[in-house]
Amino acid sequence: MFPAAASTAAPQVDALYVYLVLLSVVMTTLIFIAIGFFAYKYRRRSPDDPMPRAIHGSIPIELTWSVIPFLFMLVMFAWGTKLYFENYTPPRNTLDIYVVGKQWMWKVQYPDGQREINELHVPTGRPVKLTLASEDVIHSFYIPAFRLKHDVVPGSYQTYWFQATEPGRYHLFCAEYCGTNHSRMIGWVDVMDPVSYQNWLAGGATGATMSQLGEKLFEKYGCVTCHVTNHNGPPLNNVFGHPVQLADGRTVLADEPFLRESILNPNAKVVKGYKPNVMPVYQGQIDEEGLLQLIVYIKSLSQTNPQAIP
Ligand code: HEC
Ligand SMILES: [Cu+2]
Repeated sequence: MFPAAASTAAPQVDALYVYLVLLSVVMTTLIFIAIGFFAYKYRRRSPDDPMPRAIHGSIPIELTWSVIPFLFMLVMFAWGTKLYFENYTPPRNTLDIYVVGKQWMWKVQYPDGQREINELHVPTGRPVKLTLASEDVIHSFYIPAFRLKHDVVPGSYQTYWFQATEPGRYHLFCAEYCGTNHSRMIGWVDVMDPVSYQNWLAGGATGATMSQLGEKLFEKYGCVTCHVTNHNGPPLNNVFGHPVQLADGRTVLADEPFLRESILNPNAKVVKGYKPNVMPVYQGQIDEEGLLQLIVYIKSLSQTNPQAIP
């Protein structure tokens, strides 16, 4: 009845699901039994039966049948909320993997420089944080064995974390209709034990890490001129993961979405002490993969590199 369960969240999601199904079955059965019972008991036996006397309700009975089911239903809410927050709050020390959805493929980048299309390699026993971006339309990143499904919305980052438990090969889907070849936007997740994973990583290295690729882009797009050479822009060391004071008096956390916006649309949040309209608008010039590389590079300039919680 259920797909394979290969992540720490899977049994928890399944348990909640079983609760939903059982509760629905129990409630539906009770309601139908009551309908049948009363229809039979109070049926009209002959055409000259007198019409029954009208009654005006009973507060205790009505409270009982409202409050008790309400409490059982409320469990769904509380339980679902708990799981939701657990699944959206990554622990520290995650292994970060970057995924870009694009008509019609999933492009995966690893910090060490490996890149894949429609394949995701992860180790068991270690929390993995995915940062998901879309190059074009809304996709949905779906790994049934992890009970993970998340919309990937263009113009923003979505994050999600999981910890794989069972080595194996599992399906990866796009679960949001995204155009002609949507049904081919599928792939595989390879869950490996930690040793095989290290071997796989060592075998697939391309030479340049994501942060080195990001550093190249940092030079190519002239970022280095203002942010390092002539100090027209703020230094980017120790920006990631720290609070940033803005010119309008607000303070925001420099997480991945903030860096993304600072590059694409610098005037949206201007850093205190600097002028707007100095930094060029890079919207439309750097693709999602390049942006992620730049961000990984800027992250690497932060010594502490604390987890940014979206
Ligand atoms: C012409 C100079 C200039 C160039 C080129 C430039 N920047 Fe900036 N950058 C600025 C200035 C000025 C600010 C501060 C004002 C603001 O927030 O818009 C800034 C702000 C930022 C911030 C926010 C920093 C913080 O402390 O929160 C980031 C991140 C950033 N730039 C990244 C980049 C990247 C990446 C590039 C290259 C793709 C780049 N910049 C190119 C001038 C520049
Ligand atoms: Cu898609």
